[in-house]
Amino acid sequence: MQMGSRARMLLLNGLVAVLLVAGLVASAQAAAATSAQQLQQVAASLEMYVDPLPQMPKILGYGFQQGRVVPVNLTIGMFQKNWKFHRDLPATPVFVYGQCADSATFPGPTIVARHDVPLSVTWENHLPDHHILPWDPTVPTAIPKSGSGVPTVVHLHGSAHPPQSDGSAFAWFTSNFRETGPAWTQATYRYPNVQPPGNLWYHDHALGLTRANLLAGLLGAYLIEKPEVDGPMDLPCDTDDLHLVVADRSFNSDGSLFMNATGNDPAAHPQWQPEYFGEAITVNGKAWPVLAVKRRRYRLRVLNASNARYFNISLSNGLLPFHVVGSDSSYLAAPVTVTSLLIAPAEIFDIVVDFASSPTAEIEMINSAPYPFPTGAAPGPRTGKVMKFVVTANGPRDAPDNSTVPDREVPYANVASPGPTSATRYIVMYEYLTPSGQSTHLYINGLRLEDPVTETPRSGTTELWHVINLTGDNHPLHIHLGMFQAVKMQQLVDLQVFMDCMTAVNDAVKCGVDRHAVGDVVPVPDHEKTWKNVVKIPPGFMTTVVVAFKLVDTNQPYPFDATAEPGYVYHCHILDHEDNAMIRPLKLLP
Ligand SMILES: [Cu+2]
Repeated sequence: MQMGSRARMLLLNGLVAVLLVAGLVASAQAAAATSAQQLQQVAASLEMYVDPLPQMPKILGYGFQQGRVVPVNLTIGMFQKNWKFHRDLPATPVFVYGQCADSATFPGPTIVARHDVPLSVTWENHLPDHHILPWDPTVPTAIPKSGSGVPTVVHLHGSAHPPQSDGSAFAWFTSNFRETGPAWTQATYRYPNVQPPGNLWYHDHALGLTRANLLAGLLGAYLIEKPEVDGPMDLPCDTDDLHLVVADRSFNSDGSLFMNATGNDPAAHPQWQPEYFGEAITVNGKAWPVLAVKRRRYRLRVLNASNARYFNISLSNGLLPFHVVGSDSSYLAAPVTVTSLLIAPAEIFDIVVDFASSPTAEIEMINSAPYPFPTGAAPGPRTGKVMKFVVTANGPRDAPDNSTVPDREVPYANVASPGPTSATRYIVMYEYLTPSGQSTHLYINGLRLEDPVTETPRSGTTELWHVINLTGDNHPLHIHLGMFQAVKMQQLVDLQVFMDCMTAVNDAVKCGVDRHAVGDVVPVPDHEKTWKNVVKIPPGFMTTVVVAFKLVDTNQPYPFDATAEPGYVYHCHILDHEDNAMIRPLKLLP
């Protein structure tokens, strides 16, 4: 919130940079609809609940040989193709994953992997020479020397895998690997799938382009099954087990994806804005879809794949509850029943909804999360709606619903207290503003991604991180490789005094954090008490998280070298923040 002298200096540097590179900013859509009012009009012209909710194609991440499960190698490409987001919108260019261009989808195919069966994926870039969306060279960005090609790299979010397969922001590559980033080493990534079963997703992670590449469609769901764990729970399966990938998007009047071509403070960054908020809500690539359901239980794996929008979802104002069985890539210790769910960008909730107990034939999924979260505007009549379920009577040939919501799930999910930890760290979130209050950039610990690594946990250990949020926003913190969970959220008192000191000194201990982290303690919600990949960090609070750099179900170290180059990262998963540049390196030590 405060702008220190360092931020002002950076702002001046930014001005010089703008003069040099303003001409490079892609402005493919400069002529298209740009005013907020026009974007709202396009969204308002779309009739809700007319497109049926699609399910993405599934790709098996393992094979069978003589009745035994065996590893496979997949090749998955990134393609430009046309996608129809709504019945009344023309098909429009997107960047999407698929095994070929014809089968590529927005979001990409769902990859189904098996616990302990390694999967190799060769990710291929078949994208054109130029991006379909504007981007900004004044944030640290992968820029091909030749001036053509779209840099991409794939990160499997929530997965424990070697650093060479992590999708480092510096390991980017363009079409046919014509150009590669400084950390690029291999075309084929290896995912060991050694972790407990749960929901993951894969998405682009290229330096400075993550927000544009995901907005264009480079994302998809991934899950790890483990029949010994999944089977006994008797959760709804097959056609009763669905993915809901929720993402807000704005559309120009010609139906194309909108991303602003002008920054909130063009003097600092000609295109970058602190948060992208779309006027339409898409689920599985359709704006406000509708799903016909039977009077039975369904398992819904809900992923918020938005750049910056939080969702606080409920079913017709809580008429029908959610039975939460998992979050991110983990089951809970036991299901938790709630009537609303707050889902940050990149967060996943695995829920069961029993439509047999629906009091009405039609159920809307609505959203009440302010944007930016938590202090922004309330969603409007359009962004306050997500999708609709229409409950139909069971037919005589429908199989009986023998699914359950189990009493108990997995014992390793919840750490009630931190236990022995090998290191304690302070992680501080800063936002830098111009005198008129425009955001110019955000940093963790006042440092850039390129600055020397400071977080160096020992592989196989557990650490305690005190995450101090000195900005006005809630930030979804994501740690690569490690799984973590909040154990305490405590408000900071005399916040301005603490912020002034931190802005000047950037040292939580010297600024007397123990005197400030003494405010109200907000309980961690029961349905978030498991090993997560994204933890919501509220503003003005110190959130203490336990981070495990080992396998959480067996308490064993990783069966691969997690200490290799190029290491990992941790970052805010609001993509606009991640790109500029709320992201830091994470290097494991032996
Ligand atoms: Cu953030």
